[in-house]
Amino acid sequence: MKSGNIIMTRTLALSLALLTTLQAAEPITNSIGMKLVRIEPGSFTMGQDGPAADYKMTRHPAKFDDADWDEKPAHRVTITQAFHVAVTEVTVGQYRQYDADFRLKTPDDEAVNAVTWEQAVKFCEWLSKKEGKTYRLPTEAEWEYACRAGTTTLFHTGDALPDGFQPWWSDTGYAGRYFTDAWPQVYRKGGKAGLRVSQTAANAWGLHDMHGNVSEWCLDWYGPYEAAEQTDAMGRSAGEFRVIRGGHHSSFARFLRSANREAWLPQTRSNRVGFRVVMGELPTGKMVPPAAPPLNVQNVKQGVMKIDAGRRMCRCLLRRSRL
Ligand SMILES: [Ca+2]
Repeated sequence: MKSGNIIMTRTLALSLALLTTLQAAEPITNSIGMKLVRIEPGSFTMGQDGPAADYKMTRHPAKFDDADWDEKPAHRVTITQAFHVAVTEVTVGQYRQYDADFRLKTPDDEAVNAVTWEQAVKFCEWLSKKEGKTYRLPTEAEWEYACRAGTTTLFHTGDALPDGFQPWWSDTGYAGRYFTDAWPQVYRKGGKAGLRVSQTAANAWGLHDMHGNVSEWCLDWYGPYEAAEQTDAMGRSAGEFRVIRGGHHSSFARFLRSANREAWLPQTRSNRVGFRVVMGELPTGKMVPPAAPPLNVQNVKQGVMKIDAGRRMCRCLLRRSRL
């Protein structure tokens, strides 16, 4: 083959590879009617370095988009194996094929919620056995990679969410404490509660609700990030909390940012947390040992403290720093 042809062939191959990372793959549909798209391997910057968040939000609402401490340091992560991810959160209709009595009055197309991390894992195990394939929760790194879909902005929609993107129907009065004058346009105030999937546009890779609707359980134990570049990051090897990602309805838009992290006890049930599944073998990366606990939870023991006021005794945690 002439050198010109080789260059053209390579250019074509490169263009096709680039195209697959910029455009959504055609979804496949599995045995329970769940659509999944293939996510190609690649590298991305995980996390967000700054600026620091100011939690006096009543006085600084413009700072809602700032980074949290646990999103730092932003670090390079490479995903080496392709995987399929569901285009929506697991729906009630899909979950009912596993648990026939689950929420019989809830519409099929609402996102499953108020299931524990263990229940989400059990669903994946059931689906794996049913199809003879590996279904599981996404790693936190896979989740953020898929959410960003090649973007480096605060959201996959840019540095802001479109107007009316975020419904706020729960605890509306709570938000009123912060938005005393006018609600920012990103919110849809009040309205009918509902968790129908795909009410907002998909990201560039065809995934809906990566920002909002329900937060999504990830595979990882929660822990601080490491600064070094990582391959197939798997999070910490132990912990108390499991990562949830993407933020949920009825909360500030800053918690929906691509980099934002939350973590709850795995036994938690909340209408704010659901999950989406990945089809593909577990990544081969190594988990990182748990980080040393922060000072405020070191050397903690339980005891009884006498409170003089009213001569009441109360049980509480006595915290004693090593320093
Ligand atoms: Ca979501």
